[in-house]
Amino acid sequence: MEDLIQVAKKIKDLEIQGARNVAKTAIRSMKDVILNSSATEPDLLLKELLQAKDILFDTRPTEPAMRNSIRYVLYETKEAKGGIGATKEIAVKTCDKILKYFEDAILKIHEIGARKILSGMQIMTHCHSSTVTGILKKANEQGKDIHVICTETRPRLQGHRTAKELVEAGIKVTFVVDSAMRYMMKHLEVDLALIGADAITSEGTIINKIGTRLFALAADERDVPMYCAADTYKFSPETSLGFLEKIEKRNPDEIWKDAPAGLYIENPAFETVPRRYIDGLITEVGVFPPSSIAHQLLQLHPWMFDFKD
Ligand code: RUB
Repeated sequence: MEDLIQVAKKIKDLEIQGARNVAKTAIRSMKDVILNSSATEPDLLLKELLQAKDILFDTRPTEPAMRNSIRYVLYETKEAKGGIGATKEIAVKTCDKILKYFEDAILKIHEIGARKILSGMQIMTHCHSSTVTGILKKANEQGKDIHVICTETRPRLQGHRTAKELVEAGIKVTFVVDSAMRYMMKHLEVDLALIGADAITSEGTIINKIGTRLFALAADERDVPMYCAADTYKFSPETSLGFLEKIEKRNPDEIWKDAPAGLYIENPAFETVPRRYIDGLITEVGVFPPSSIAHQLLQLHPWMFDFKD
């Protein structure tokens, strides 16, 4: 459990970032807990996993991909029949299945998403999403001549990562401060707005890095089609019961370290984009209107709706 606590700290301190990356790291850690467990009965193993769940859930509030993955491991472990050996085997297999799911899903999303990109397009993105950069790199590999405009993404500057990754892949990139997003959308005649997501609610609202709503408004003003690329593990099942997905608030120091005493600084990390601004969700099972996502998932991942925590 000591290693998992260290990993949880890295997730909390943003040494490990991005929804997919956070979820995969959490599951690798759960797998280590299972492999190293000295539990002699399934119930004791389950107790350890519940403890691991609490530690990991506490790291980042707006990360359903991590929550769903952990819940799936717990769900399958609870359902396992047999003694501790068989239960451990099921638990490890479930971790491997989830990790493989993420790998397969991302490849499908890259393939599907790249079809939306035509040669000559100017595509604008915000923050860093491995799902989005993968689509852009795939389109580039297919020989499409694209120009990407990406934002700095204050305060943690994830846009640097996007720009660096794409430039290294040989893609033409223009980098702007966040407040230039509307200006660029208009003056460069952007063809496509493409973002990732941390969460998707049952109503098809997207939750992504702060600034994404402004990005959506700017795209809407210019009639630029806006797509969100995200795997289905990012669905927040709690929202189907009326709960609100939490918006992570981060340390004010990220914005202004030596701010004058008495100044109140607000630092929300994410914000919502309602479905009316999103033309389509690019997922591993296809491109869908955001409003249909809950229905799709009832068929695809029924276990997601069976949570009790
Ligand atoms: C990252 C962020 C990304 C999504 C999607 O925020 O908002 O757009 O997580 O990423 P942070 P991916 O840096 O605060 O974690 O497509 O890689 O899952």
